[in-house]
Amino acid sequence: MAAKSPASVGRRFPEGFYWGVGTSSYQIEGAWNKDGKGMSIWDTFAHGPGNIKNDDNGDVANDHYHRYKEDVALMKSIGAKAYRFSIAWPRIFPEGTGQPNQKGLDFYIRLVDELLGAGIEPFATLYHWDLPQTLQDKYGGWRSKQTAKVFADYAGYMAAQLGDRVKHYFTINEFRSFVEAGYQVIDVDVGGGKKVRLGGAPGLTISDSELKQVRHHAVLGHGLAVQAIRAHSPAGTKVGFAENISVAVPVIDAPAYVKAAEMVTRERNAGFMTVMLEGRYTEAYLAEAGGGTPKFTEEELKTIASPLDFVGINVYKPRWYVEPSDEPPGYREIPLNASHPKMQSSWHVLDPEVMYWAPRHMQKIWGARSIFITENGCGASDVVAKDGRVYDSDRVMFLRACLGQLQRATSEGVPVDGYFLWSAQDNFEWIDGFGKRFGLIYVDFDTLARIPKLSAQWFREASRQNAVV
Ligand code: PNW
Repeated sequence: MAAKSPASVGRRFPEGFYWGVGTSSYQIEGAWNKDGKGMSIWDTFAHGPGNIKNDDNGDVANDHYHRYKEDVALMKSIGAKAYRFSIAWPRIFPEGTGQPNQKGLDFYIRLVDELLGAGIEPFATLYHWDLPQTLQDKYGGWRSKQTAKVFADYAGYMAAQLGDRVKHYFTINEFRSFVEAGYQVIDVDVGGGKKVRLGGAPGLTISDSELKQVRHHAVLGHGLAVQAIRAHSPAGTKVGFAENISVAVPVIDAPAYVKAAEMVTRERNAGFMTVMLEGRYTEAYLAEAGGGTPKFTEEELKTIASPLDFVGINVYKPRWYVEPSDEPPGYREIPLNASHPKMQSSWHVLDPEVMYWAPRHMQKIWGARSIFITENGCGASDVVAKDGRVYDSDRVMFLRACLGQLQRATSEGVPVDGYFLWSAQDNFEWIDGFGKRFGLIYVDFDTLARIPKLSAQWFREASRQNAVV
């Protein structure tokens, strides 16, 4: 295997490109009430009967809290050079604020030391949806500005504690997902006018205008956290967000269509990415019928748009196909056809080209100079074959196609510095429970045995060659 395959010639990524894998705390750690951890809103939500498929929950999950050494060794063996994990806020501050819990902090120090020992660069996400339950009870979670403020306190504390070891932080994962699905429900268009419904903790249904206020508090929390991390970490520490970008794909790769796709992408990410990168809400967003206007100050907008070292985007699927139009607003969104191909998850419309357009839009619309793909991957109906292996051919197809498009972007000068495959291992897939497997490593949820899949073999070789293979 030492020779380079002919396919990789001309299909290489830039020198120093990070080949990473990702997970999040609630989805893999388990140990939900161990060592002084407080309750999170996902503990509460998953314990509620009927909220999760098969009434699964993350009480044990992958038991990563106890098996992190084995998991780090496995990541190393499949060629991961970077690892994006999240910190469970209620492990550190069981009540959200106040006295830190040393035992919770010690877990992340052990994990990071294990990673560094294995030559894997740690990238920490501070919020991947497991809000301390106390903050939900006391303040209504992100309905209150208070939550944004205490999030920044926690972020600053973590940066101070891990600053000697962790150089890259993501503030918040997928604003869109936890706000829209947690405080209302998301209806995702999957073609032919069909929609699938997504929900999550805290499982509320609030008005459209209050939803805008929740979004505002979430991006404010991000901005305050950026400032707190800068204030408490050594020079050279880098920070950004990890957002689930809604990507518009031009029907035709021609200038007018590309321009239209950029306009849609900017407008349709107005409540999150656009305000974080521009420090203002678009006029259309503020004027949106029935949606009300968030209350905000100029000072807050400045905080929200605090300068970042990089942007992180989670890229799974196209959201719209777009063509230009002579009528305002200058573009037309094209409905997805009923027969549009999909991957396994109900929401997962397939078009690998989003992996080209998403980072390219980031560069073109907002001038991004350092981009990470913070998630990309797919669910698949993986099973262990008689010979003990897991043949996830569809995931290999998906990854090769997506990374081919990402390589096309980097070869055109789009500044993508790394890629984190979602996920390192099969894990608790939110309301789908353990029924949807996204891992490079198969997990038997009865025995907790781990088995690298065919796709892990693919990933290891791609990482080794730094190329599409
Ligand atoms: C992300 N969509 O969620 C999350 O960040 C992960 O925790 C999750 O396990 C992973 O992707 C796979 O689902 C998403 O509707 C939820 O497009 C919904 C969508 C995309 C990502």
